[in-house]
Amino acid sequence: MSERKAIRPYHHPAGGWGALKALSARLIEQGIPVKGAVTLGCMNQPEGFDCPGCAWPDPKHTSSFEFCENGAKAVAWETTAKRCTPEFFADHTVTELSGWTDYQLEMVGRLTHPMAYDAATDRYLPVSWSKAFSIIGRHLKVLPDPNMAEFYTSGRTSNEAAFLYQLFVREYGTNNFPDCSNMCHEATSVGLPQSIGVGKGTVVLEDFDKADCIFTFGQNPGTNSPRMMTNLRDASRRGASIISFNPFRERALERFQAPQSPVEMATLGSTRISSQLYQVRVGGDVAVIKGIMKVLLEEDGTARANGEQAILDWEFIQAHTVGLDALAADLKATQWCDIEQCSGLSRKDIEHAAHVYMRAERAIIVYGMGITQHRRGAQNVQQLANLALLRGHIGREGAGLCPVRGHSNVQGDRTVGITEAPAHDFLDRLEARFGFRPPRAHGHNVVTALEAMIRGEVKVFIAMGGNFAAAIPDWQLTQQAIRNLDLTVHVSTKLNRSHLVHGRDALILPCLGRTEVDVQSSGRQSITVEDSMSMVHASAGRNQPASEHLLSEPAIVAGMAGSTLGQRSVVDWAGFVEDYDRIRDAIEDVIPIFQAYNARIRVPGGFHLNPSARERIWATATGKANFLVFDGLGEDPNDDHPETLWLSTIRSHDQYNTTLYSLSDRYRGVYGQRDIVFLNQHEMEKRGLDEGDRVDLVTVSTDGIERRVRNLRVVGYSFPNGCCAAYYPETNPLVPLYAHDPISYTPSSKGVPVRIERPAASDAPPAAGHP
Ligand SMILES: Nc1nc2c(c(=O)[nH]1)N[C@H]1C(S)=C(S)[C@@H](COP(=O)(O)OP(=O)(O)OC[C@H]3O[C@@H](n4cnc5c(=O)[nH]c(N)nc54)[C@H](O)[C@@H]3O)O[C@H]1N2
Ligand SMILES: Nc1nc2c(c(=O)[nH]1)N[C@H]1C(S)=C(S)[C@@H](COP(=O)(O)OP(=O)(O)OC[C@H]3O[C@@H](n4cnc5c(=O)[nH]c(N)nc54)[C@H](O)[C@@H]3O)O[C@H]1N2
Ligand SMILES: [Mo]
Repeated sequence: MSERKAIRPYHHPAGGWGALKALSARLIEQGIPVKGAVTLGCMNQPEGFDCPGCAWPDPKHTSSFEFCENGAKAVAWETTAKRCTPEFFADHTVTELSGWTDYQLEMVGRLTHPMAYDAATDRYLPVSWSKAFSIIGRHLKVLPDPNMAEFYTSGRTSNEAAFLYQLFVREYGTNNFPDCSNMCHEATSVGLPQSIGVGKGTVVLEDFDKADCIFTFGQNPGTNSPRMMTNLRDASRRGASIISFNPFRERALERFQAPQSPVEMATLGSTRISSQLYQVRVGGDVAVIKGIMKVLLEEDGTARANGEQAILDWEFIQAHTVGLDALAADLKATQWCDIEQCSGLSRKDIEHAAHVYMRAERAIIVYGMGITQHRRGAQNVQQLANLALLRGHIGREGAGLCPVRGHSNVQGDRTVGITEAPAHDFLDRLEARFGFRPPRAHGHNVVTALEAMIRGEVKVFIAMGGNFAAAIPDWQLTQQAIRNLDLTVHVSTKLNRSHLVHGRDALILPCLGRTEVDVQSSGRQSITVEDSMSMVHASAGRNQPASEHLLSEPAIVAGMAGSTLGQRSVVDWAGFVEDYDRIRDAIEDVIPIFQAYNARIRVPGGFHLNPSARERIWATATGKANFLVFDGLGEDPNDDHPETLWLSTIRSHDQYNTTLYSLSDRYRGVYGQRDIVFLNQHEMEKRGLDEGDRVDLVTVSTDGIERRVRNLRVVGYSFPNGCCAAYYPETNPLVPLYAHDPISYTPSSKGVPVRIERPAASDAPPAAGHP
């Protein structure tokens, strides 16, 4: 599939006919025009499967066909007719495959057999499941310390598989749980509890029907959570104000044509989404938020002095919060000139946004990776919480904080125990239920796991899904560290880069996907997931498995546990795999919020794990919601240099994280290419660059190591001064491992200081890992 290279501005609204056309091309490409369409009919239905795309909730999972182009692409990608078989592996050495692009690797199709790396032939060879499990057991049993193994999870894993996984790993003896969320919404999971006592959002879908204002920061719903567009569209049509802050004028934040609306489709009509879209500088959000809060405080002072109605919700502030004085002092000391310089926006714009916010009775604050993936991401999140608290927008209908999670079950995995820093009461209940003593010492997250690998302290890496080697920062250092491991294991559905960046021994274990029937000895099984708004519901696939040799993720965990722990295990692994109801009963025993788990998931739509902050119960150290101060305005502190540009590494419309569906990015008008850097005219002129020139990006590193991605094509674009953008994962080599949030350890993928250099020679090789 190669679209011709072009840069051609996209003037249509997001969604609509463009989305339908793009989807049918993807279905045909996967060889499944009919099966794909039938499968899609079962998605997000009461008896069907949960969309494996994003974590945006569905209206009670009871709706009729909810169309979403990118959810449909995720399904097409899983239900593809293509297969990655032992014959394929026999035909290609790992060295040869390493030269393939990420796009070519995943296009081979679904994995069909367990495979083990054979160094003598440099190939993956078929291996039986029992042999594969015994290899894992052998490696894990000889480690002198269980903390020498790392157990990664990617957020597509179900609650059932994730619970068994953490049970196995904790019985084995470690809390080393690097998780995809460490690179994603960890800033939310760690930052929000300090503010409001819970690391999750506080809104439900119905709140979107009641809000009269919605602020979005650093989130691209038209691409990454397209079902959210229905909610934004409805809000806009009701007259709610939508104010967006994004360095890009993302098409879907401007206009949207709803594929569900026969009228809009037939008349080629569309709906305006954002009433204002402000092109904030990369890393400039905290300046914006502080500016808005500064206006609120000043106008509140004036209003009250004049005997008018207060702007702040004083009743709420007095009853429910602490720390406003310190916040007010910080805002007072923050100068408008600094706010303007840092945000790239004028005082007038920020005042306008503040006035919209002030007038709203009910406001929702939505945010994504543009907020979390900074060196002070957790503190960014806390400033958004401050903004909500000032007007009492938490625990009120139609109002609240809405972090938009990524993977479809990334939130659920955390809820059932995938964390390197487990709470004591969780471990106590695990011990009481199962009768072994789980380790208490905190384990590794993604960053600390990689640091330990680089130091040579890790021997075994096991991944429950995902594409770790491509998703992580600083490839030069980190991929080399992975290659030095004794064993790497990947439970996967498709071939990817992580299978090629492997340890001395390496296994690929193919599993069932979410669209497929999972039959165990007690019959057909369903699994459960939790969406971004804490709704838990069941999901059951209907398609025949891609191969008869696939196992379910719970069965694979049980297999690993059996061969590693053997007789010493106190867990009935086989019993859990026979009937997933038993896993859910165990989850309920250990995590009380899941009471009546099995009964409640049988109700259409599932149930809500109500976050305490929604009830204005604050599980913080102070027992109140805390206003927290962000010192200064720099989200990504570094040795600033006049030449430095702040690089944001972003997703295209046609990728799912490390999976590329095509090389195009339709809404941004980019076709057939990904080796580009978006730069504005001013920054181009400053450097004597023209559209189409080839440049290298070089990180302004503080550790003396050169980090360079070569030969990117300059694309002139409407973008703020002082920053640029390029695609993830190709630019991951530029993100230094040390450049992470010290609180949440989130890598600063949206704030990398870089400089631009002309390539040394015209024949420089293309960017690393690039198609
Ligand atoms: N189709 C599809 N769906 C997905 C995914 C996918 O790759 N493809 N990934 C899933 C996952 S795991 C996640 S976490 C989510 C990610 O979804 P998003 O949170 O939307 O992630 P990104 O696309 O990386 O970046 C979001 C937006 O932030 C803007 N941005 C960049 N830097 C800044 C900044 O400093 N400030 C502000 N205000 N904005 C900034 C970018 O222009 C972009 O519009 O989506 C999930 N859903
Ligand atoms: N520079 C930069 N780096 C980033 C980001 C960024 O914005 N910029 N974003 C970060 C974010 S938000 C995230 S979440 C991570 C994503 O990191 P990961 O979650 O590790 O990566 P994915 O690309 O989502 O993983 C794709 C692979 O998952 C496997 N898979 C798919 N479905 C299933 C399934 O049902 N079961 C199993 N077992 N495997 C399955 C397939 O083999 C596929 O190749 O990347 C992070 N890295
Ligand atoms: Mo994510």
